[in-house]
Amino acid sequence: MPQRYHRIHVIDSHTEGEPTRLVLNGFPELGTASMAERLALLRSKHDNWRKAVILEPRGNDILVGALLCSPTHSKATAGVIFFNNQGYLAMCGHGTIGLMASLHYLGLADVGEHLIETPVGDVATVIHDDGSVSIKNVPAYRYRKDVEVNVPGLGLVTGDIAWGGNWFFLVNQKFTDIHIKQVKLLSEISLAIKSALEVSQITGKDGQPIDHIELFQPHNSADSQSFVLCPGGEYDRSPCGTGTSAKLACLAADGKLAEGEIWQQASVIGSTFDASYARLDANTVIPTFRGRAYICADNNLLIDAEDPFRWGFEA
Ligand code: PYC
Repeated sequence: MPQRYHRIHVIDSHTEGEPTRLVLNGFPELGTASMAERLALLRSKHDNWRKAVILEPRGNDILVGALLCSPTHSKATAGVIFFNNQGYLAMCGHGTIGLMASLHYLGLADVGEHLIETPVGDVATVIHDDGSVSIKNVPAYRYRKDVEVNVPGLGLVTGDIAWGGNWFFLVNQKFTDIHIKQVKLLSEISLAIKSALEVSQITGKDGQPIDHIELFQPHNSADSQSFVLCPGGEYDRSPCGTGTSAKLACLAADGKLAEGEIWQQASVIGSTFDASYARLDANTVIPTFRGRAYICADNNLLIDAEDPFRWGFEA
């Protein structure tokens, strides 16, 4: 291969419909600090590598990237940094399921328990015999209940603000059916809510931006169906692991779901996660969710030094 090509080995998977691109190598060396510090370094010094694998022409707006990192502790199997078309994610549930399925496919993780380090804390994962993966997530909590925001075109919208590894605004109000045929309208509604939160300076704890919007409706077989808008403006095809965690925190806070009880969360395309929680303290839960990822590609991305679009372009 001519020297002007740089090779990046990736495994593409989808978790209940939502894609993950795991980067195995080919990124600049980020050292041995914590995942949060390595994320900060990647963001500040090497962001063009994120763009090269996630943006067009090699990627697309739906993809979530996961950079495989060496762990800081010997008890952990791996570390991971998640990113998307817009920037970086603190944690990603479907992406962690995709990571574990990919490591299993590569022979790097056996069926059983594996600790994974993320920028917001360690998560305990289990690769099950049937190929599904459970993630015991970072602690989740509801920050504020029944927050009202005036949304142009929608009026007063009420929702809860919760942390599930990312910040969510969870809305139970019905605007339109949560259905795959309605994703354009659902995206517009959710984007309008997100903008209104920004304009009204409604944030997560310590002023952190609420970058995920979650709409809910009852479902005929699952406990609930959701539509989740992700930070880059795309919607999650899976039930969203961190979003399901935020939902569990709200259900626990409202006394609507008992500790250990299974909550089945359906996505907008009808795929599901089975989830439950253990109580940590009066306001905090440890969520666990389980789903399945499938490997779609084992691929080498090439970055051609002569390619004017080698670092991607914003669509
Ligand atoms: O599964 O946590 C998740 C997630 C976040 C953004 C897309 N998926």
